[in-house]
Order: sequence, then structure tokens, then C-alpha cells
Amino acid sequence: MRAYYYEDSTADQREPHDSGREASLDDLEKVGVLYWRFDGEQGLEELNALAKKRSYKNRDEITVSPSSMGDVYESKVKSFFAEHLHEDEEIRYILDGTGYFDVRDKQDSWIRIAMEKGDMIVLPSGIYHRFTTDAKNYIKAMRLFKDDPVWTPINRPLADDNRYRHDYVSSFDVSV
Ligand code: KMT
Ligand code: NI
Repeated sequence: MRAYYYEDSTADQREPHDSGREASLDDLEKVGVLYWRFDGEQGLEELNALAKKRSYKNRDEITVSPSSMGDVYESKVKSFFAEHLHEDEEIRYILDGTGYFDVRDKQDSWIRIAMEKGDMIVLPSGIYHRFTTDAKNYIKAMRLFKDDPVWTPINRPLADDNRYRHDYVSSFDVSV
């Protein structure tokens, strides 16, 4: 994993958009984003222990790539990249490949989180974020859920009035 501030440009969303300004684990924690690395032989066991501790009862797997999604790949990747929030945590463990999760910091700037196999991330309910594959166009991820699988995205600005957004803004002291 590497996190850095996103540089806006006309380049494709799948390009790195690397400003060269690093973001630390502390920067991520300030906006409620949690990160672990569960790598190698013990990886799955460590993941299972965390899932138990945090009461993640359900899981599934998704592969985002042209070969797994066919004609809808491009439109799926575009839709994942629309800025949105969820009413539950977004929990992802990367099984293979690479991709970018972008999250808003307190000043509403994008932090890009470059994820690879073995990386595990939790985005809190109510945080504005988006996802894209990178130029390799391949990622396989485990999605974990506390209860029933719910991953309905609520796009910005519609979600500004959502009560999970309000809860998030007050608990993390976000200025916008
Ligand atoms: C998301 O939340 O945008 C997704 O589920 C995309 C695939 S997870 C790498
Ligand atoms: Ni999401």
C-alpha cells in the first residue's frame, strides 16, 4: 500500500495522478480509514481473526477486469469512480491485482490509496470515496460485511443530507 495526495489532471482515472506528496497511516486514521496488511501463508488466518473481532459475518469476492466483466467493464469502472458514500463500512481485502481507493481528507482533498495483494482497508460509513482499477485493469477483492451484504452507493451531493454523513462529519470533525 502507498497513500499519497491525488493530483488532478485530464489523465485517465486509472493513471497514478501522483502529486509526490505522501499521506501517512495517521493521515488516514484522522478520517477514520483503517489499514492492515495480511500477507503470505498466515494472511487468510489473520484476516479471519480480524473479521471475527470486528464481527464481519459475511463475505464475497469480486473480480474487476475486462475478462470477468466483459462489455460492462468500462461502465462499471466509471460508476465505481463516482464520488459516493455507504451507510455501512466498506471493507476490502485484496486477493490479487492492484487498484486505487480515493478518500477525502478533512480539507476535502483526495488521498489516493494504491492497494495490492494482501492489503486490507476499512472505510467508515459516511466517508466520501471512490474506486478505480489502475492501468493494469485487474483486481480481485474480498468484500466483507457486518450483516447482510449492502454496498449501495449514494452519490455526492445527494448524500450530503444523509444521516450517516452527518454522523461521520460530527464524529471526525470534518469541515465540509
Ligand atoms: C467498490 O466498492 O467500489 C467496489 O466494490 C469495487 C471493487 S472492490 C476492489
Ligand atoms: Ni464505495
